[in-house]
Amino acid sequence: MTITRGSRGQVGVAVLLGLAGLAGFVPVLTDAPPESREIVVVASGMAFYVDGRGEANPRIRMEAGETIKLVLWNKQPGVVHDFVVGAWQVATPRVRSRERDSIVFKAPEAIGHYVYECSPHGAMMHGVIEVIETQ
Ligand SMILES: [Cu+2]
Repeated sequence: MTITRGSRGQVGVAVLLGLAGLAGFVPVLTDAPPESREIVVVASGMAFYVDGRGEANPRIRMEAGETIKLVLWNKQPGVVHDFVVGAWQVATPRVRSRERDSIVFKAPEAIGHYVYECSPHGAMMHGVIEVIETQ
């Protein structure tokens, strides 16, 4: 299990950084360092929208090794959503309507395509994260 939160974080993250390259998991951090890039994903109408606009369930690009603070903002009345990258074992908590939560993690060094989804509504709410070479 690679999700590390709260006061256990320091030891947990150090272990995870060592294991990340072997296991294919990505480190989950307890705080957002200054260099992290914030991506706000709005859940609305049973779809995800980056910054709350544009196309539904868009391709999201991240640079290899980039530190990301992913904010999930649930703007849909009456429905709970989360944002999960199963291959990385990265997941926000389930976020209630009108609330938001976030998770901080490092994108993997391996470029490629990874599926994101909402775990309760994966059939409708899913898309691709493209990890690209560092620019
Ligand atoms: Cu959902």
